[in-house]
Amino acid sequence: MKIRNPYCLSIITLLFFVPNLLLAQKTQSQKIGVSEINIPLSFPLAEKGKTATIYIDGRDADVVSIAADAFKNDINLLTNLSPIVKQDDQNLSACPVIIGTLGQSKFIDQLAKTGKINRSSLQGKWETFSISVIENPIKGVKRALVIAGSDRRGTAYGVFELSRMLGVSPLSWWADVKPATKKALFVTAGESLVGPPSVKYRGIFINDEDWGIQPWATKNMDTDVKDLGPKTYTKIFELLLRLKANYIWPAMHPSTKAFFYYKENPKIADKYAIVLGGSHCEPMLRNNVFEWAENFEHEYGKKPGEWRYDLNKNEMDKYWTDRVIEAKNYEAVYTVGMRGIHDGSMPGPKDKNEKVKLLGQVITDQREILSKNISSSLSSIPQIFCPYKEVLSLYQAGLKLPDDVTIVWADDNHGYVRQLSNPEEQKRSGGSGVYYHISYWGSPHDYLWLSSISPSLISYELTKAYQYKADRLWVINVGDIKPAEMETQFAMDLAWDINKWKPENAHNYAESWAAETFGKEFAKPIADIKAVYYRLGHEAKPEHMSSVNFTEEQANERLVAYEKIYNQAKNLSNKMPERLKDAYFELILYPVQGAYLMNQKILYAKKSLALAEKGDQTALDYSKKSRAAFEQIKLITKKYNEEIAGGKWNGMMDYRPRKLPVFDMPKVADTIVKKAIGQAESIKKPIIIKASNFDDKVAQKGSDLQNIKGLGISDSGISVYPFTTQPIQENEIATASYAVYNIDFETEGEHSIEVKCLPTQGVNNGIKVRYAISVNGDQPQIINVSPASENNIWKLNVLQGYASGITKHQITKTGKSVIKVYLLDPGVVINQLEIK
Ligand code: REL
Repeated sequence: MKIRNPYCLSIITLLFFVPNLLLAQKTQSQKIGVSEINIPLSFPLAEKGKTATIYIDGRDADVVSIAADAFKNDINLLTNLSPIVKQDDQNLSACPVIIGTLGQSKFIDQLAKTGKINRSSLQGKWETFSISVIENPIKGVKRALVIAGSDRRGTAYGVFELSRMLGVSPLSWWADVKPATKKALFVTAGESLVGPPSVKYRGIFINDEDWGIQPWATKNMDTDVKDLGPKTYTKIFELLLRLKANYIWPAMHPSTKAFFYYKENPKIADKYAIVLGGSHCEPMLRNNVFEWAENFEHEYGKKPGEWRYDLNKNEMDKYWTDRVIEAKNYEAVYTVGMRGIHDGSMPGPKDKNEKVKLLGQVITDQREILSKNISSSLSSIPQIFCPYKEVLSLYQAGLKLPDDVTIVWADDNHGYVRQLSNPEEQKRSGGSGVYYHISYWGSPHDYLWLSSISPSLISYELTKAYQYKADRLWVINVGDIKPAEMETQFAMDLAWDINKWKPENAHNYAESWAAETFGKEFAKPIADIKAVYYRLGHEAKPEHMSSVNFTEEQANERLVAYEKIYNQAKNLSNKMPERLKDAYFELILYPVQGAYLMNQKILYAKKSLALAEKGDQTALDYSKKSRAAFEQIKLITKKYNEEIAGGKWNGMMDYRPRKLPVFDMPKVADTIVKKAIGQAESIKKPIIIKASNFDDKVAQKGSDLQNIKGLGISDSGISVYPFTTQPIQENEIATASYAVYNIDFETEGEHSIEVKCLPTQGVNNGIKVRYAISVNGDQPQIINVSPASENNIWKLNVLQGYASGITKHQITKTGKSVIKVYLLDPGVVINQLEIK
């Protein structure tokens, strides 16, 4: 092998044989890689106790020096060595790391001018970056590692992407994922060009912070102000950059003061290049529960008038104007429209049409405020309108929304998007986006403790949204961030590259994430644990255990499955290297054990009562087991708060957010009611068929009937792709895609078939979620499984994780029958058939 330019290389000590890397030769298309051994033409980042020096330009954005410093710390984490970061130093070393933004950094501009980096692949692009190893880039420099961004965030993402490749997890600080130390670090020859992202604005909403991140921040981070304040936001913003995210809806509950109350907050956001936003009920970057209801007098020297735009327009306009003036130099996405002071309907006219008119007026006036106070053209000021909860019905009732405002469609708070843009709406210049929950306070029941919405469901819903052009902005309600770290990372990875984790391969994310976080050897076992954890969580989230009824058989199955994954998780914990034990507890063991104990507590309590009714003495054993599980939840939560990572997370984990009854000790049998044990009721069991186990499928032209693992009950489902497939009319059922199931009936007569589906919502207003079913060629029966959000069937569906329809069929002969299930609407997912 011919080694050119050996000047940066030390003696090549090949500790391991890495065939593909050994053959590395720089070609135009070759991507960079990382290695612990020195491969010809690699860039030596750290070796023999020395590290390369990092150069940045002082004129570049603040976030570039923030990223460079973070990179320095990451190299230190990896090697115990500490590189020097030099600002504005022209005397580059022989092998420098150059970090900068095109148009902002003289180094990068010079490299672009001499053709050493490709200007056209960066110029004018949104959040794009290249990482390259370049030979003789500048006179006197022999080889450089160059991270160049198309804009300030692009540069920072490039730096953090390289950190991630080197082995520093984006969760390194937030979940104590400590990387293994390495003797040397090299970046192999090549060039990687990354970006632009699939979704333009991507971020998180810190919400319902009262039982986690707020008390924790008060105790451990912003101890001076005793709140969730600037020090915590600094860490949150760094996390966002590491996740290649760019947008925040800050915490907004009454327990937290408004984001803008701490003058440093928006300044830090700007330094970290994070785009400011406000939730669906906080128009114009104002936080009303604090700024209107509590602090108004302090700010304006008088009490506020009513929160009624029809009665108090001038005062409200001023309140919004002042914020726009304060924020006009920050990168921000303005939420327009209006709801109640907090999470309620806009007060004002009772008549719906009047309300719609008033809301339209609010938006018009808010835009005028933006236009008057911000120098850019109105259409270039990013604005969103989020038709959340009752606001969707106002939008549907005819609200006139300006064309350049982005519609941020919301889910039903339980992971199912309520509506997406129809073909007309897709033409709007403002485009659309999604507000999606992986944590929630509200009806029919909160889920604020653990995080159990699977990557498969997130991918299914958000990929569908993307196909309906919701690519402008995604915001994920992540609660307290912990313990939703993995799911948050997944959503941001998906927002960055929509093709990476399609619904049909999203079940593989856990393995890839676990390899990145804990190492390859633990990846498969962790993924196996997570798959069962998500499946059980889909059938009833731990927080929903007292709201979903299981048969005795189902309850036993759950407990056996949980016991198995808990044992696997515990065994794996013993094998984890010391450096990863805290991370493992936070990310895997606590959620799995917590969910298991919650199931034990509830299901054993129910069992004790049922047995006591029958006069069975073992009832008392189950009471004991239930109590033990309850006590154990308290103990592991105490451990999370007080012992893990030396008590770093004290206050973060509350096993009973909002003190809801489900978190208490349930009623158990204390005495046995002496009663004759009756005959056990015989139940005539259904035949259960996983929808994905079809005998045949027929996909109509231009569409595909896709099998999706990890989605919904029974851990798989079938759905029609693409999501934009047209709904099938009632008289055209023969043109629908369908799955075929051959079933042996042992008896003739009437049989019922329950088809269990993912409880999705119609893709557009007026579109349903229908399937049709026919047995032995009888007339297909059409079922719509999508009730309006908030009604009682919807409530049941989201708690139990499925919506279903039951049809009756006459079987005229025993033996083989042919069942056909037709998928009539985009977004219908069939999970399971139950035949009685
Ligand atoms: O999830 C949501 O978006 C809403 O429920 C929140 O805005 C609200 O703060 C809720 O947490 C209750 O107060």
